[in-house]
Amino acid sequence: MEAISISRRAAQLGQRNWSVDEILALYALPFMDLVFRAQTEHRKHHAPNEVQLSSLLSIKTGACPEDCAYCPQSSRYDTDTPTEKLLPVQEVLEAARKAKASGAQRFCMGAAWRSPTARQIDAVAELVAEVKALGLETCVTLGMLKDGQAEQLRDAGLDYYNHNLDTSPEFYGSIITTRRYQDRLDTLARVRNAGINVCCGGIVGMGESRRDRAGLIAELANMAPYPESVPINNLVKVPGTPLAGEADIDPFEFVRTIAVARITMPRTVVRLSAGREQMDDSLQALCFMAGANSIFYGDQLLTTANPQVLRDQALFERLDIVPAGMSSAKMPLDAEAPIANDLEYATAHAAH
Ligand code: SAM
Ligand code: DTB
Ligand code: SF4
Repeated sequence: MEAISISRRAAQLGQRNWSVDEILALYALPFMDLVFRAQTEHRKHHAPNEVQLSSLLSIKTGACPEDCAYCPQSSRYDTDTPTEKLLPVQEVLEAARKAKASGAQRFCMGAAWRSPTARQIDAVAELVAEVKALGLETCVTLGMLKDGQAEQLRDAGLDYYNHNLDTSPEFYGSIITTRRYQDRLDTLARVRNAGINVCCGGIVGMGESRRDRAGLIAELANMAPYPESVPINNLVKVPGTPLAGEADIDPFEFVRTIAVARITMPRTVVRLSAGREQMDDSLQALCFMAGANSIFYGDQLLTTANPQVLRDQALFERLDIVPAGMSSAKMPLDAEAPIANDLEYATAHAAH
């Protein structure tokens, strides 16, 4: 019953199915054509100069039994990442208050678990309720969920659950052997069925081929409905992890991936996620041009560095970007005529 209404919702959204070859054809467009098309699509559904801000906190760090080859928190690799138990409520709330004061709209809490126990879910549900009471949107990423756990988190006030597919089904086995792609899809279905917004994306720069990147995007875009939030991470190469020596991906290939995500999932919020610390301002601007409209905001991701808040504020000022929810202009949803929306937006910002 639930599954039927969910795919009906996908149909109502006008969602179509994408083959990997069709997505590869988008990737193969001349760069300027691709970015132009992505920006045009972006303007039909989103305010063109708004970027959503999410802050991230690792509430339980390291000692994870999984073997994700990119991850500094896996117990299998010798990294400098410290191990920490679940943080006390007050410490989490202090970080959430600080995030709110610096302008974040959403607070995301990450735990290095394969799959949380009932007691761990009880503890996180309490955190979710407290963070929500501060007036922030809530998001958690805790690993694989069992039946009933998503509903418990929803009842505590959870808005988003992050669970990434990471890469294509074909490349997945070269990166993670301790859980299957299908396990990830099962957790995503539990989240969707509980009525929580799905945040699901992946990582580029792990040595995958362009076909793998297209395969990841196809998996995401063909979910019915596709995720509300799609984080695109550029691999952060952490010494001690198996992927530490991986070659850098061409930055324009990264921008192409953002553009292809925007075109295939026009209404989603595409997050320019990990890897911004290693990007210069021009590359980030190009990512926004290609349709990215969310970032992680705050000096730290989970265990690695993120650009300083002051640097992000300066970048936004130079680009005339405003944090989502802070603009007086309305989101031009369901727009048929992007140009009219641009005019409406420009008028609302005339004094800017
Ligand atoms: N343990 C949970 C899980 O794997 O679902 C939640 C935390 S996990 C660290 C969340 C996501 O962070 C991963 O799925 C991966 O996409 C991303 N991530 C982890 N290490 C990364 C790295 N070095 N570079 C880029 N993204 C990374
Ligand atoms: C996501 O896609 N990226 C975030 C968040 N979801 C949880 C995590 C990035 C982690 C980068 C490596 C680290 O800081 O440990
Ligand atoms: Fe554990 Fe998540 Fe890191 Fe994988 S990505 S090792 S599941 S914390």
